[in-house]
Amino acid sequence: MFDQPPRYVDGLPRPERTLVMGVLNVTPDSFSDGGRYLDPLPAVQHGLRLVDDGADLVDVGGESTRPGAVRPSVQEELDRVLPVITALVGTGVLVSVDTMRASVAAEAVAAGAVLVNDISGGRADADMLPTVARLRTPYILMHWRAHAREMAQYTAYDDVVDDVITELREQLTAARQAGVAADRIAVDPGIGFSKTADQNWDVLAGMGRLHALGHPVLIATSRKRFLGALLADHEGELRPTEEREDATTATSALAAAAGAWCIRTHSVRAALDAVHVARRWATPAGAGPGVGTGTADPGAGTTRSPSMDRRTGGH
Ligand code: PMM
Repeated sequence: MFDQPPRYVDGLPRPERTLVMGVLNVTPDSFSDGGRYLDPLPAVQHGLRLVDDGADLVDVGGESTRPGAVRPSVQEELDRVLPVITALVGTGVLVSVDTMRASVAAEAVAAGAVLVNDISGGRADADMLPTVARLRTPYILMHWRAHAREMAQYTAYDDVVDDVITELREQLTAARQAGVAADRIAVDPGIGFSKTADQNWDVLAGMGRLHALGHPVLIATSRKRFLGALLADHEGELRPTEEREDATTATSALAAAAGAWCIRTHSVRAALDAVHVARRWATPAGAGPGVGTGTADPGAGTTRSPSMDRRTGGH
């Protein structure tokens, strides 16, 4: 249906390249950075570091989604994310909130978050889609089947790419019916969520087919378990989380080359380098100066992050 994916989500920056979203988990138990940024000060410092590394957005989350994780209360989630969002927004950072709860989304947006990243795609909280419609914020709608405690039980698919597309389409219809504007929605196939390692690879290999949904596509592979499984040692021991960086960067380059609108990652600098490489690789000879250097498209009416301003003119 679409040869090229749409290149923007209304209300967000529109550089002529794949966006990079930095991960900031304000949780005690996320699989990669859990416990490191539970206090607001180190969390904010880390968020600023992500921006310094070139993040277009910082994604602040207060609920771990590692397999088996127990959910925090609404109040706990709010107490974790709001001070960090407020402080980052106060310094001009573009912040997204990673939450499945409508009430948390609403408070985060009131505190200045510009995007709601809902890993449940509207399935976890019946109020989410009407709330996002009311707030008129950009929205990431991820493929999701169940909460972390039981998601590993729901990995039955006929064809994982077809089924993910079908389930995303159902949620897109629900979002539109709730009043969310189409040009404010990006989709995400949910790498690592209710998918085996092989199914994650199938989804990545079939990423081009997701463009048929007609929405920008976000890909988040950063340090995930399927990379640890690919790189397991000869005894089958998974490659440790902190040693999955190079593989993460490889997936970032491939996702950018396959037309990802945004990459969500813990290692912003590496992902941005990968995005620049993929973009330059695809640029025809003699396409002119500035192409592939990360120079931002002025993009009518959009806000720019400090990092994007600083990058204008290239490295
Ligand atoms: N993965 C995690 C958390 N949030 N959001 C989106 N849109 N897509 C994802 O795949 C995703 C996400 C997993 O946990 P992490 O924050 O530790 O990477």
